[in-house]
Amino acid sequence: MQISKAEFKCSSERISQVPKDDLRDIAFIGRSNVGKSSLINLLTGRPGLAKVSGTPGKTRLVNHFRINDSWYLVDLPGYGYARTSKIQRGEFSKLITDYVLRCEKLHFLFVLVDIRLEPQRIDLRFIEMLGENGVPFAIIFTKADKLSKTQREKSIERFRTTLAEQWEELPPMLVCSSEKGIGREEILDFIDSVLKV
Ligand SMILES: Nc1nc2c(ncn2[C@@H]2O[C@H](COP(=O)(O)OP(=O)(O)OP(=O)(O)O)[C@@H](O)[C@H]2O)c(=O)[nH]1
Ligand SMILES: [Mg+2]
Repeated sequence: MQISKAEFKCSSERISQVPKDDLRDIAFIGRSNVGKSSLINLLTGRPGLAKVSGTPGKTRLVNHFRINDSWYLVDLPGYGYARTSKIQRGEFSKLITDYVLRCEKLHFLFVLVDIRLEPQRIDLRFIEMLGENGVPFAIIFTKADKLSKTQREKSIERFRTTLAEQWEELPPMLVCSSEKGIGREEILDFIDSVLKV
């Protein structure tokens, strides 16, 4: 898949505000700072399109980017950011659960996981919620540039083993580095295939 056109469409603070057209959403979620916005910039080839920051909690709204006038890439706020609010700490905000569980535009979700970390409870809880609700998703391991090839494989295997304790069927797993441009084609091809469904 080639991305020939990528443009910011809108930011929504409630799912009632998402675009009313019938283009489908391919969305990106994961812990704050995992690299969601960076990956969207890598995929679109537009470095400044989604706002990136070293400070977690940068993306607060649901951001729609219209791709090739035919589908949306969606940048979601991160979860697990301790300073968001006391009540929401460790849980998922209403905006995230409303979007992921109730927004009809959502066609496929990528859950981003930092490849350096051992499986985090909050990611496992999020994945559990997706599984229980039948949301179609795949996992993308981010920041692959931070590990050697052997360390990457070990880390992915550890995640796979953890998921296999609970699930019979494992989601597809991809790897990326927005820093080094790793994984771009593979992820775009994957998106191409899910849009054909
Ligand atoms: N080394 C490395 N750093 C990365 C990579 N992707 C993102 N980063 C860095 O990680 C930090 C967070 O990146 P963002 O893309 O803003 O992360 P996010 O998941 O959108 O964060 P929130 O919007 O706060 O939830 C930034 O400092 C990025 O430069 C990567 O592939 N490799
Ligand atoms: Mg972001």
